[in-house]
Amino acid sequence: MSKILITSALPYINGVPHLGHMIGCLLPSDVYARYMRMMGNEVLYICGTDEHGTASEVGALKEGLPVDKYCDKYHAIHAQACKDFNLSFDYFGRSSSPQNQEITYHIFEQLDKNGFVTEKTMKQIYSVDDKMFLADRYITGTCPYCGYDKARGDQCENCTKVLEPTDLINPHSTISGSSNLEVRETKHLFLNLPKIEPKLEEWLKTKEAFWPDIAYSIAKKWLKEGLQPRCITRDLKWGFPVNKAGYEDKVFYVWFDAPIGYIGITKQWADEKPDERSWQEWWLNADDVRYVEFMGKDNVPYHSITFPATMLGTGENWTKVDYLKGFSYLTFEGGKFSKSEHRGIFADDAINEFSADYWRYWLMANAPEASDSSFTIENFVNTINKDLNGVLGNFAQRVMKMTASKLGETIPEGGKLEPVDEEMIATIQTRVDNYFRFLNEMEFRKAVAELRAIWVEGNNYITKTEPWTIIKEDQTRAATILRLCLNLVRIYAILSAPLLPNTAQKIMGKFGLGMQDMPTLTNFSVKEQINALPSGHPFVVGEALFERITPERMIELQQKYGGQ
Ligand code: B3M
Ligand code: ZN
Repeated sequence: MSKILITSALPYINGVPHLGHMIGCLLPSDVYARYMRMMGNEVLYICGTDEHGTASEVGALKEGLPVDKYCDKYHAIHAQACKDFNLSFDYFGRSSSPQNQEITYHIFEQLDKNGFVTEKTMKQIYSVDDKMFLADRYITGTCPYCGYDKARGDQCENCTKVLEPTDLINPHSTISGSSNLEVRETKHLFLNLPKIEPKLEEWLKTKEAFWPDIAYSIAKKWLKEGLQPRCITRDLKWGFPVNKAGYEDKVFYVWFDAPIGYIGITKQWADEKPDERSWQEWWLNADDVRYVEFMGKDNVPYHSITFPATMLGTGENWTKVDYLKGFSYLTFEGGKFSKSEHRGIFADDAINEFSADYWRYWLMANAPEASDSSFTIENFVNTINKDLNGVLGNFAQRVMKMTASKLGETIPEGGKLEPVDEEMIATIQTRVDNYFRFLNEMEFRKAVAELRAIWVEGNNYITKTEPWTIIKEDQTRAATILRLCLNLVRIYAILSAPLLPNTAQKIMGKFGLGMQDMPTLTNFSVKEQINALPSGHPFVVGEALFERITPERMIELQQKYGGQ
């Protein structure tokens, strides 16, 4: 048994979560956490909302709410979405929590004490009417290169040129529209990354053999290009006020306190469970902990460079990432998800249409691992009908119905195994070993494909052995086949549990069992498990595991969510 700490990148609080957010790191981290628990490990699985920054201030302004109330509202929406999708966090906390403030302050003090914080005065755009300094992307104007009139101060969306706000023609505040802008001097604190670089490089070297290419190459590229000091403070109201004399009216930059939020949220969790192990046992001098992070690929630099550098600069022995899993993006019918343009399926709508496992299955089977994936309603419908209904659902229902009608609603006795049975057991064992290997390696698409292949083996076996024909001449042989098949159904519940927790529970329920009756997956032996349900054990056929999605329903969904 190992101690495994798992974090999923903290979703920005503003905006309602959609399928892209779900697959972008939340769902894969859940599948991994569930699998690791079933493997008998001690898992701590942490996530929460990333609440600070201009985006929250602007969002609150738009809704006419104080920022803290705005964050309360959206935190609840995110928490609900995570619950609906059955994400099994040990704690879903908040980057704005007092616990995170305390740890952020401590880490900053250590960095400052160790000489890794520097001051610099810089020029920034101040909006007189908004009474605030504007982040570059909150300044809009005409692009000097292509003439696009909605170019942002950091980049022109039209011609992709990287801009400075001062490049824009007719610049104005995106927030209020006011063009009453001034360039003002302001003093900020910087994390002196070049000074931490030697330590960081040394640490990073130890990761080369273990990190996936995508993460290691991004980190290497940053180092090669040379690290720059990073500004860690902002002229905003919403955030943790900087705990240093002369900076009281500024707050920490959202990307400074957000990753520290993993630790802060762990402390939230620990504070609510005084009898549990403390947060330090996971984060400080916790050399027995293996730490795995999940995130979108654009977050990789922050997690492979800035966050580890921050922790190294404290001179304390903080847990740093051992394995970093990055994801590409999910598009919706070839375009972007957009709430305002009513494009895409958002978490609340998704759950109103189908239960979580339908989405979990499609998303994990098509996870944007190597490159972007495209969600289309047509593909979703086909996949659900073919794989969940046609393969898993069909096998379970067929086997149970057939046994119930011919032999009654208990596991039949039957006789000894024949070569075709042994062969099936061996084939499934090989596939199970592959499935676990892929899950260990976090190759999720391959893992799901292998799981599906395991379900298919059941159908192959029953087609080959034809118990419905055999029963006419040899009832004992038919009973043997059906006994094996019914046990396979239970095995499928166990193997599918990390991916399809509700379905797994439903299947176990048909045998009068619960999740607590599942064995650990360590040394999982199909030969052994296929005898787990003894003859005489009752079952109930009950309703089908999945609903078939009709062509009419597909069209309805396409019309509703802009999928055409
Ligand atoms: N909120 C970015 C994102 O959701 C950011 C991640 C923070 S992880 C500490 O893509
Ligand atoms: Zn342009």
